[in-house]
Amino acid sequence: MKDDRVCEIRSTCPYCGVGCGVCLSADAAGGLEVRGDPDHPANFGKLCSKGSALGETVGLEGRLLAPRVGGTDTDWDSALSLVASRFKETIAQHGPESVGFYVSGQLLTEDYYVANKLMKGYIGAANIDTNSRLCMASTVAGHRRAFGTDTVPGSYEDLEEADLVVLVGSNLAWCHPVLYQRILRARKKRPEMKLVVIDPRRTASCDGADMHLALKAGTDAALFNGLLCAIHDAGAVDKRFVTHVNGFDETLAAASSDRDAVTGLSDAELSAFYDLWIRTEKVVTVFSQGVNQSSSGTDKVNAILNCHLATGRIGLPGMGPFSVTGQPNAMGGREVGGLANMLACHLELENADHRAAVHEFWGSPQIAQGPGLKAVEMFRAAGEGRIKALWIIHTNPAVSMPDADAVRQAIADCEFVVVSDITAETDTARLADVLLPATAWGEKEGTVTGSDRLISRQRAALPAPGQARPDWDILAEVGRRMGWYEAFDYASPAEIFCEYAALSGVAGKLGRDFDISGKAEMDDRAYDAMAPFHWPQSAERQGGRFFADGKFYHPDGKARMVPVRYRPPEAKQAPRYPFRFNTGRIRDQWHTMTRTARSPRLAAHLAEPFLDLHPGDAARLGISHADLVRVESPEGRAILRARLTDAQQPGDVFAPMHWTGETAPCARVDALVAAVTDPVSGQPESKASVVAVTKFQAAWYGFAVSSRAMIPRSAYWARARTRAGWRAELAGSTQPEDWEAEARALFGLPDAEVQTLIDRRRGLARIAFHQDGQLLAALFAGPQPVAVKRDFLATLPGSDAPDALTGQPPADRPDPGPLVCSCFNVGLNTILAAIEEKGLVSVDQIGAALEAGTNCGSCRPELAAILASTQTMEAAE
Ligand SMILES: Nc1nc2c(c(=O)[nH]1)N[C@H]1C(S)=C(S)[C@@H](COP(=O)(O)OP(=O)(O)OC[C@H]3O[C@@H](n4cnc5c(=O)[nH]c(N)nc54)[C@H](O)[C@@H]3O)O[C@H]1N2
Ligand SMILES: Nc1nc2c(c(=O)[nH]1)N[C@H]1C(S)=C(S)[C@@H](COP(=O)(O)OP(=O)(O)OC[C@H]3O[C@@H](n4cnc5c(=O)[nH]c(N)nc54)[C@H](O)[C@@H]3O)O[C@H]1N2
Ligand code: SF4
Ligand SMILES: [Mo]
Repeated sequence: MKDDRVCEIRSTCPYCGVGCGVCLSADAAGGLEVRGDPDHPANFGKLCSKGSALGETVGLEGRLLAPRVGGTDTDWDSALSLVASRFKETIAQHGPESVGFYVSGQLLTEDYYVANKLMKGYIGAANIDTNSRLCMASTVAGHRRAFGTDTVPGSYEDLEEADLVVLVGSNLAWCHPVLYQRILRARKKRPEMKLVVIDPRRTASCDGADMHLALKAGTDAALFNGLLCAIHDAGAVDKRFVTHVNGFDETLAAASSDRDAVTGLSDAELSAFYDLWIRTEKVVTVFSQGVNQSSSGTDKVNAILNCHLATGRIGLPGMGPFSVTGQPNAMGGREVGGLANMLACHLELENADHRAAVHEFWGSPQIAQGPGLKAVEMFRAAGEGRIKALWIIHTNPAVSMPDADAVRQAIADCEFVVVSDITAETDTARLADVLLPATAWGEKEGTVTGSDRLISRQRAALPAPGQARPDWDILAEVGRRMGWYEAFDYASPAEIFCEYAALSGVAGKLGRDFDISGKAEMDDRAYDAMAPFHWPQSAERQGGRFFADGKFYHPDGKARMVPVRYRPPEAKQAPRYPFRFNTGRIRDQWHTMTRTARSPRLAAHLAEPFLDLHPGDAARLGISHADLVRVESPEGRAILRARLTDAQQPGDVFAPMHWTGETAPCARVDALVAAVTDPVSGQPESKASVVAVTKFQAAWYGFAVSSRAMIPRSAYWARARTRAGWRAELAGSTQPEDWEAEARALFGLPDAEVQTLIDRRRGLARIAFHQDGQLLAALFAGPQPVAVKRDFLATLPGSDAPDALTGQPPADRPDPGPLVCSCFNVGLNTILAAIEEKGLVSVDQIGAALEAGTNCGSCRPELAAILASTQTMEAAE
């Protein structure tokens, strides 16, 4: 049913690259109602759990509201004069290569355009790189090698029109939930449509799949080389299309010599997959970080593209390789030239004509002559004193970069560090010399490009708080103060966008595909009203797919198949570090959690960092479910909660990337990740480090709830928001002498009325603090992980709760159990009870009974898994 309420302000979700449209309405109290835009072509009204919870994340608690220099609030004039003069002096003394910008795929296109222009055209070096280096760089490099341009050929409809969708290294169900749901809905209408998942671990995306190939980590190139050979053996090569492609013979030869490479899959699995792929003309191969974040990432990408080029299955309805982008503007950043080795508008930094064209268009004093430092190199250079002034914008590298402790040190050691953020306290912001407050999503105006080349507006619904200013405006002001007044004299994002669109016209004339010159003549009103559109958008061409016509962007107009060979991950497993360390995302958190962790319902899904490992490995190591484990790599260490699951292969472990110094300081997983990169793309291998796992011998474990933020000091802690305040998991290496004093310090409650149940001999402590008959906080501790009803206890602060110390809900108040559906707040126990009592057998029936899974649908794979587990239990009875 279509939602026909009026859409007050149309904008785009600030999280993943699906780029869902949202309708915003602000209330007088600063609140924001957010719902899916029924007319937006990415989502047609749907939102996932993160998008649905956006309203809970826009409050001003923890916001950076004024510029800060050396930790003290100041005014813009002083802060910006300092930034401009320090950059100018550094360049004057040490040359343009001595400064760097590290930016983000979450910047809007207009912000990105200004940052790129300032660095490449005015400072005159190319030391601007972005967190997209950690994300999309291998795809960019693979696309450019194959197509001569970094272009996604197809569109989202292809995922619905396909007869086979293959997800390679993509947990689409959790990371691009609205797209995953689009696939599942299409499959419901056409049950013959098939879904295959290729991932070393069994993920939520497998719950709806026909086939899961749990390949050995890192062997994707071998798998797709095998597919290319099978395509050839089956006579399925498209001979006509291959006339538009160079390199077929060499590529096939390379693939054939990989025939014996070990993927860990059985011959039966391989031939079932190869047969299905070959016999299904309409196939879309979706790939993401399991492919990109690898020391052979670019080769993995080309191994996939080779198969689509050989069969001509590209750029036609329901067919093609499809790299899904991570961040909301990862694609826009690639278009606008945010990477250290690109120019704007798909123009190439290595190409003298392209450089000259941009130089002339900008009328700039200079233009960067070659590629700058890529992310990993840039932070190394900062640590070694080669980069002396660094501006970090909209990203949290002290958490998200590989070898994160070394990166944290490099930022601390760098002479002058500026950080533009919206959050006052992040691991990176804490290291800044100058902190600049940016306006956040919901307060700013600009454009983003989603995974399928759809350019869409973000619009403001809330006023800028405090002194916050848009990122483009801060950058332009620094450009002006550095002496380039006219070049950066922008009055609005519309002006920037039009300049960018005009530059793309120049690129179009040079034969590049990124041409949106049709949008170059817009006034502010037209820009305000701009509806989502697919690029290109020029006099010659509007939207549509790429490459089915055999026209590519190498100088000879042909595509290239690239000979690749399988290479194992760089870090080698050895007796000292026997486990392969895989990292990634969970459903309800976004990256370093600065926004999603503010939402109680998102925090409730998985409230603590964890390490998934196979039960067999755990048994060998004497590790039980819910134990804490110490995880150690050559780079660093972490303490995580063990979850035993056969979704992991023996020898592989998985941890989420999200937790930080602010939320769980001993769970910063990038401290363990080796700074190994792909030789072509420079993208780090974030999914295949090596680690040792041992049990963490805690003297005590605790669980705490509080209406106010806690100040934990224990060896291990992880905290999360709840509707009633906060919850925290704790563990310590030595028993506190005085439990009550420990609890008072934890909660910052020196004088509150206390209730205790302490058994020193057995090491048990239960302590609650009340005021005026209301529970303020409670701590439950013991020598083992404490067995209390956490989800129930988390609701108690602020209520009278006289029996809190029992740790259990009263008989008349059932415990809903761990949260499954964030939209309707439905817990596991409620679902299990309904399945049992009402005899439910399908996800839709659960929805009809409890509403769970009926709004955003992000939890539908988990509901299916819960049903499957109850059905297996019945079968075993
Ligand atoms: N909920 C949520 N959604 C997000 C984000 C978020 O933070 N939270 N971030 C967004 C961003 S920026 C990005 S880049 C995307 C990422 O989206 P995805 O790439 O889907 O997410 P990841 O969890 O990083 O990794 C995907 C899968 O790769 C698998 N993998 C690891 N090694 C290999 C391998 O060698 N081969 C194969 N085939 N698979 C392997 C992992 O087991 C994992 O399940 O998500 C976007 N969406
Ligand atoms: N081990 C491991 N590491 C990984 C990955 C992995 O899979 N495994 N994935 C990698 C990938 S794909 C990515 S994309 C990165 C993401 O990693 P990051 O980019 O470091 O993570 P975010 O938390 O998105 O950081 C965004 C920052 O911008 C701030 N911010 C929010 N809105 C605004 C705004 O409007 N303006 C400004 N100036 N600031 C704002 C936030 O407060 C936050 O501090 O992590 C990478 N790191
Ligand atoms: S799928 Fe979810 S996170 Fe991604 S854009 Fe849509 S609502 Fe936002
Ligand atoms: Mo990403």
